[in-house]
Amino acid sequence: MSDHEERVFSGVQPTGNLHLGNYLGAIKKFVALQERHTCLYCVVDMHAITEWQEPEALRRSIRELTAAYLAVGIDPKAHIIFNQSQVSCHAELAWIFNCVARMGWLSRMTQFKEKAGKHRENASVGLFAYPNLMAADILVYKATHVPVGDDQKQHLELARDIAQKFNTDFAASIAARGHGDAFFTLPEPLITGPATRVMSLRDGSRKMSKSEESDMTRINLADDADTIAQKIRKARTDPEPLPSEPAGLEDRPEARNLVGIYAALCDRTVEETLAEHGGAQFSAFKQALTDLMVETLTPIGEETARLLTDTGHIDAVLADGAARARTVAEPILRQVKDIVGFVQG
Ligand code: AQP
Repeated sequence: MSDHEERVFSGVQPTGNLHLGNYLGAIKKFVALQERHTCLYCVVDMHAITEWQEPEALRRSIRELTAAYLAVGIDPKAHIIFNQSQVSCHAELAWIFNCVARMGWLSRMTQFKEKAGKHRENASVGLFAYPNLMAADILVYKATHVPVGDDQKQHLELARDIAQKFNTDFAASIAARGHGDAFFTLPEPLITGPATRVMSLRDGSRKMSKSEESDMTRINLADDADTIAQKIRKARTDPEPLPSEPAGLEDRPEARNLVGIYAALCDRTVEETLAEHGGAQFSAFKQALTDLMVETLTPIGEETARLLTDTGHIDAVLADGAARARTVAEPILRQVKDIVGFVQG
């Protein structure tokens, strides 16, 4: 990897219940991007512990997510798959960013407000500082593109603000060390397509989420065909048939969600999907959606389960990925420390 190429970085938390939102919003795009970019895909275990995780469950989830990355078709030889905690550069740069980012910026993060709820005083410091670590994840590789779901947009904007402020705070030192007028380029979020925010199957105003109590609100990548069929059959809809144009989905959040999911699963636009299914009753459309979902997701679930029978192989993929990630991150972190004024051996 050279220092100036386009580079993709993204991560998913190993917190169990990998779901259709994670797949369509992020992981499916990871696969497509590897055709034309150099990619680093991270299992962000340090983010996971911003909320308490049972240690054995965390270990299992790290391996499950790694197996899912492999099962969807990410090539661990051409690209880098690793877990965050094995590359300490993330934590080191995050500390420097803790000293660059402002309390006020972090206080405005909606994800912190939602997760901390009314009990802010009891939230971990890590949950508050989470976006600084996310900025470090991206910038420690000087990644240029970050595929994420729509819920991560605000964190990406913060990562750009941190990069910008670092460039400004240390402008003289950056120039004196021959890096020109900016050390970090601002990373571009990649938030595109018809399913950037997959909603709950039971409430079109809520995001599909791992932590939602009812399993009927989401499709897990590990669900079997019968479970998928049952969840789609019971998904909330309205009594009207499908419209033939996107404008007809306004004020119909559940219908819009199912059409978006269908379109994203078969790489079509919402317009194309409605051109084909406009006028259909939900009973027929749900059957088509179930068939498509089963066809797409069950091979991934089965391959993930197969890979998990050999945890030695999974751990070796992570160790190899971490070693290669360090070779990219360490020189960049060294330059950052030099810019900041740390004395290094
Ligand atoms: N519903 C969603 N639609 C589209 N994309 C989504 N992502 C998450 N939910 C949706 C995207 O998946 C990637 C990894 O997510 P994560 O595990 O790092 O974070 P998360 O947002 O905490 O996942 P959950 O399910 O929403 O967890 P909880 O319930 O804990 O809040 C990211 O790119 C994210 O945008």
